[in-house]
Amino acid sequence: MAQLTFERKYRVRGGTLVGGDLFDFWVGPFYVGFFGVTTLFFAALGTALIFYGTAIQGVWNPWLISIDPPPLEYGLGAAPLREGGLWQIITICAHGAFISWMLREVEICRKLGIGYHVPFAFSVAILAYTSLVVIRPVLLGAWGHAFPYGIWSHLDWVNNVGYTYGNFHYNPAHMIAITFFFTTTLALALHGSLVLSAVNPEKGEKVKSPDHEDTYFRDLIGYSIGPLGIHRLGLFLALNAGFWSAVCIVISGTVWFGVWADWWYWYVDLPWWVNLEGGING
Ligand code: UQ2
Repeated sequence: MAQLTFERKYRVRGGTLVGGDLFDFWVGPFYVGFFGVTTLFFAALGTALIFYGTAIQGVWNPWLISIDPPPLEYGLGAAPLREGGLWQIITICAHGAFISWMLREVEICRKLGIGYHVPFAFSVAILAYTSLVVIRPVLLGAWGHAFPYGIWSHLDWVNNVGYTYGNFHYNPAHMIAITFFFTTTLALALHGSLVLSAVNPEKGEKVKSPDHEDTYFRDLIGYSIGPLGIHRLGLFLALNAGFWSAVCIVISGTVWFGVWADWWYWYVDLPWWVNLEGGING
């Protein structure tokens, strides 16, 4: 079906989560909806507050702009605007915008009668952000444990928090997250290149079918995961990358306090060799 015909058929009212017909319309190509309005509201307010904080500090170099969370002394309380209060309101705005965007995705899914896979995937990205700026700071007892909103300053934060636990690359959940990130790029490179090889033929040649794609990998490695399976695998890999990223930072300072390299002593301390004569433990 041509896109224009399709849009006329499916751009109909209904499927909203709240408010009935309120804001149930399109502006140009964009669906608005109640959550489109709330997304715009939170995004605009949050951005304005970042500019307000920047104006107060007077540092306009984009690389150096930074809205910092409150000092640790404020614990989990509300801080004055200039001492982390702005960061707190901006964090609320960010959650308001992200969650609104996800719910707008849900409404579009409902209108189309498709699954909720996209908003579910986005919820995992939101979770990764929330674990950094809410879950872990709350578990540690201070908003000051969250990261600052700045290009350079958030890199400093990652650096400092990383070294707080020795070398963060020894964090097992960090290892799993990195493995998922890398495998995601492998899968997308395989998938993107395979699809292009089949559907972007030389001039005069015919577009090839999914059977060609299956056969390619069967010839190459004796196995094809299939045109649907590769997307299930891709979603699985990408969501796990975000999920284990959240896990690796939330367990740092909450269930593991020392350097991450020491975590691996569980292996050295396994009962069947922990007391071996001349072993690493003497
Ligand atoms: C595939 C398939 C696709 C694909 C790809 C494969 C026809 C268009 C890329 C091959 C993928 C395999 C064998 C899984 C690789 C496993 C990991 C963990 C990267 O079979 O079906 O559809 O795009």
